[in-house]
Amino acid sequence: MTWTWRGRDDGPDPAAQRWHQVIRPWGAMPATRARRQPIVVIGYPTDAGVRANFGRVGTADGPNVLRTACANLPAPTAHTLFDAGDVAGAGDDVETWQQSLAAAVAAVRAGGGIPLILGGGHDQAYGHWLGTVQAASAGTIVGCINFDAHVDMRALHAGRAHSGSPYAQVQAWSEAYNLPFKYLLLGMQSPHNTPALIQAAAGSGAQLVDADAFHPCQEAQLLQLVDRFLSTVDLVCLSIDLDVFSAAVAPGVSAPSPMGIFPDATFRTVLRRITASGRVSGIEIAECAPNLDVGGRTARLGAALIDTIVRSLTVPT
Ligand SMILES: [Mn+2]
Repeated sequence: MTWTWRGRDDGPDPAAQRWHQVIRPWGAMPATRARRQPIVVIGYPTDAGVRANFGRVGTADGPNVLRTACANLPAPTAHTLFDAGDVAGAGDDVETWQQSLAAAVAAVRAGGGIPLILGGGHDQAYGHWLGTVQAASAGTIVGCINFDAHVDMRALHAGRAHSGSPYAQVQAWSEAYNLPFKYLLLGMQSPHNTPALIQAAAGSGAQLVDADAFHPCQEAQLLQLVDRFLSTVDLVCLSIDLDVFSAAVAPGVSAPSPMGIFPDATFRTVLRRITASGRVSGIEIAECAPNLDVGGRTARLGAALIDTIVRSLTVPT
């Protein structure tokens, strides 16, 4: 893999280190014997799912631009950092990409790491979940929490997956293998989802929370709802689709949200409640499309989200 991690160097003081100075290839992991739990970057560099969803492309460049945006973040104190490189797929075959991501996630989980998936179209969410399930012991309930403007449970197109279908795939797999379907969507936008889709998703057990719930006056209820969901799962695949945020702060996505939420104190309180729960087994930033970005602000938001998550992440024991 091409090593792209470089950035500022403020000298050897351990408290002055940044991501690019401490991150190592995941292949070096067995030799490092880290006492702190590893967080392992996995890139998902494809537009295949977005194209299959008739969206605006650009996410193929998301992983490397997110890496660059993370390079100068302060090094975490409670975790070690690794990069497993990008997964490979076969052109526009979305399922191949998803399977290849699932294999990478399962390998990282088996090695004791927390995957940090940099996307990439949101079709990655299915690969993330599948790999987590594959590496988990039998009977483990793996739930999904997704910050997203969209339900992402639309039907497959002629039997083929796309960036709007990952949680429909999770639901179908869960049904086929008789597992509970645990899906919490936070930040849904009414203008972007049909009533039929919302009804079908809710009918299959998805819990859908509108963006309007992200208001300081409703914070306590929102936290209660998150706590209740967390109490029903063993592990959580956490996904943040950058289009959950207002187009003002996240223009660089396939489908921007004019009325999306802001990464304000209420949002951050909810996010930290999830990451501090001890149940998050993997993290995902989805739909970063650098060619549609304005001054790199969406990629910088992605990096700031990652920093917030990593600082507050209490790992499953
Ligand atoms: Mn999405």
